[in-house]
Amino acid sequence: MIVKSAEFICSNTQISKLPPPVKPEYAFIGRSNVGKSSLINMLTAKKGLAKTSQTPGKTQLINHFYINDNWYIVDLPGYGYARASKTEKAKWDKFIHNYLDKRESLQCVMVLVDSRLEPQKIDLEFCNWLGERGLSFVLVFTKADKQSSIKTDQNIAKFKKALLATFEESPQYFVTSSETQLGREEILAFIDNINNNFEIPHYQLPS
Ligand SMILES: Nc1nc2c(ncn2[C@@H]2O[C@H](COP(=O)(O)OP(=O)(O)O)[C@@H](O)[C@H]2O)c(=O)[nH]1
Ligand SMILES: [Mg+2]
Repeated sequence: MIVKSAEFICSNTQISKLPPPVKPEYAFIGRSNVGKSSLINMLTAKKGLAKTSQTPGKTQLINHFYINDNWYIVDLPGYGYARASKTEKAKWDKFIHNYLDKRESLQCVMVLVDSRLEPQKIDLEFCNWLGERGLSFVLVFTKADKQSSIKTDQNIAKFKKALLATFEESPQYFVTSSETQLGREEILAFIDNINNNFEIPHYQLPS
């Protein structure tokens, strides 16, 4: 897929104010600082589209980006921000879970995982939550340029093994780097394929 256009549409805290669910949508989520904004910029080839920063815990909104006038990338706030309070964390859980549960046009959750790290409990828990809800997801291992491919492969193998404790099959995954554009074509092809089979879901207009 060639990305011809990518534009920011809206930031939301209320599910009721999201764009109508008539276009295929892909939610990007992961721990704060995993490289989510960088990945969105890399995929869309637009440097400043999603703001990148060294300071975790900044994005607290559901951000919609409209690609090729045909599909949405959704930037969700990162989880596991160490300095967030319990109340903030509970609020995050409720908000994100609500969006993921209710969004009719959501096609796939892109779960970003730092390829440099051994499996993290919070990432595994989130995958398990998605699995329990029957939500489709894929893994996107980020920052692969930061270490040898051997190390990346080892961490991926460990992550897959950890998931097999609860899943029958390990999910599809992508290895990416926002620095080298590794994984870009593969992710865009994956999305393109789903877009081609998309049918507008039945939904109720907000009252
Ligand atoms: N070397 C390298 N650094 C990255 C990559 N992706 C993100 N980063 C850096 O990691 C930090 C966090 O990235 P950001 O995209 O803001 O993460 P977010 O909090 O998940 O949105 C920034 O300093 C980025 O420059 C990558 O693929 N390779
Ligand atoms: Mg970000």
